[in-house]
Amino acid sequence: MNLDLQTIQALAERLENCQLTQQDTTKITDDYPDMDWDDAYAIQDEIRRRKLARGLRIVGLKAGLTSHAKMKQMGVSTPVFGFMTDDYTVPDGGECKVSELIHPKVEPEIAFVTKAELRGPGCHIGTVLAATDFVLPGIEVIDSRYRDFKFDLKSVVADNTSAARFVLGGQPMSAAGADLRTVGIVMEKNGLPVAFGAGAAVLGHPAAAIAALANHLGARGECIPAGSLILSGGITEAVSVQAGDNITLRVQGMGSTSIRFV
Ligand code: 0L1
Ligand code: MG
Repeated sequence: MNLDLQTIQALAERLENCQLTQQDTTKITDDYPDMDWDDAYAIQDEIRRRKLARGLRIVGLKAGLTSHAKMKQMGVSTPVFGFMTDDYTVPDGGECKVSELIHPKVEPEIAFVTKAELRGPGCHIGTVLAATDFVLPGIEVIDSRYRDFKFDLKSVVADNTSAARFVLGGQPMSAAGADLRTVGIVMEKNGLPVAFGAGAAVLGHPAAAIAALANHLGARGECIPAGSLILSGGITEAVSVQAGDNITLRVQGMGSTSIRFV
């Protein structure tokens, strides 16, 4: 690590304050170019500690930047991992207040819910599918705290991978009941299809994103506990939204989920 504890705490406070006051900021590597990966995840951990200290609960984990479309959109080449707290949850068909966010975008994702612990290293698609209770449609609302979504990977990891809100819905399906590589998705904005794709866009198979998360946590001595919700990453590029927009995600064989921006 290259940053001291005081700097990590100050950067976590800066990023979380941006989230809480809907202010954007420049990327933190502009100020700390020598920051390394451990520093970046330490800042994310400090944001989590601050939220837990205020009484929030962790309700999910996420993999991000797992599709070529997303990597190309953001000009990066490696997946990243983050968490969601209970205040990020939007009920199916519910409202998301744009005034609480900076510049939200939505991503069509496949969400996994596990029934057994996943612990890396060595996790692969097989171990993930064996440990999965069910999969279901999920829309992630991302809201980078960085100006114009301009960041590098370390800055975005520190910013908890732009996590902001999420909605789940539709018809949960056994992971064995579908070929998650060929499962098709359509995301509609105000009734018009705006993004299409198939599960294979996510690292060849969405379960590979969950395995990558388990292996990432394993390297840190952590695991994905049984009963976890995990968003496997956007299948397409993220789509910008504003107040008045209705977003619906339809996933083949799993029904649909939706969210309204007000
Ligand atoms: O969930 C994601 O793929 C987002 C990761 C962070 C990058 C971004 O803000 O687009
Ligand atoms: Mg995402």
